Amino acid sequence: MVNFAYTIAGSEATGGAGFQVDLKTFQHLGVYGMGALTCIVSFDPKNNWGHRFVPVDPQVIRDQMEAAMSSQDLDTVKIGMLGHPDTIDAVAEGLKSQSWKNVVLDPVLICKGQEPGAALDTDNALREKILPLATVATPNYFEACTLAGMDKLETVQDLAEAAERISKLGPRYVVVKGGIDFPGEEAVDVLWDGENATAFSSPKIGEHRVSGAGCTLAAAITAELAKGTDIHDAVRIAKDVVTDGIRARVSGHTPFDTVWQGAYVAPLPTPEKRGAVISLAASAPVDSSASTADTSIAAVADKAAVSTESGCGCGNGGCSN
Ligand code: PXL
Repeated sequence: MVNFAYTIAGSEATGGAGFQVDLKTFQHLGVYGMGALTCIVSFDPKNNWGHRFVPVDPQVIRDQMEAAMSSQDLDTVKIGMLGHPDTIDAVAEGLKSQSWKNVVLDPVLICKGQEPGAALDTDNALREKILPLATVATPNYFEACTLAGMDKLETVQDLAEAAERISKLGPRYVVVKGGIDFPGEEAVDVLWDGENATAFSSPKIGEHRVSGAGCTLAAAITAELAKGTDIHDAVRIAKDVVTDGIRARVSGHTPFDTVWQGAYVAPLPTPEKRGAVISLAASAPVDSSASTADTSIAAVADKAAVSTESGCGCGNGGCSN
């Protein structure tokens, strides 16, 4: 069975953020990625890698959403950079045209390369028209302060309070990312689930911001929710994807490194989840001891080889290899 995840986000041409990160993360976590482009960001190497920003025509956004939403029964969407009030109107309209199980909003507030006035209109439109439609929001330190109306976040309790305040604006779940701006040695993300706050912590890696960490976290949460993972496990897995991706970060000619989405390796299933080995010999009983016995891959392979009377050991009785 294939699970689908849909992203509505901007292109960032170097592959370090936005749409490109979303699709890479979806693919790496085993979901089929689809998407609508909202804007095109091209960093300018001749101007200190500043943002050149071009919005996509709202009708083209409507067309993209119509195409994707007609082609599959989508229930999980991630929203990244929107960048313009007209874009927000088009996206809000498209989202409201069907029901969704998971709407993950990465509330990208600062859209560099825009006039400050236009940026404020965009932020207000995002808060009024998109945030209420979200089921999960993933603000970073700055976005959390802005949306929660708090000056600074100094403790894990502050992160939790910000998350709870933002959930009152719409989303059932809020993940506040402390990131590099949060004081201390730990990178802490806090999930507010409507009743409790849970902190996910890992040692900070390096002292500099790594591009794409926020996009990767939200995309990984989206991919996991698309597969039916519950929100706590989705956030924990997403945090591991980001931590591994920062550890394996990619350097280039830009003044910042970017997350490598391909670094994460899912842990092997726990013994209970590995299941019992079934003997292929016709009369042999099912080996129900396998879940407590040695179920390492080697041991399971040995058993399969022993119990396969002929053939190559692939386990397919009809195999002629
Ligand atoms: O990381 C935020 C972000 C999201 N989406 C796009 C971006 C950026 C930052 O540059 O360019 C398209």
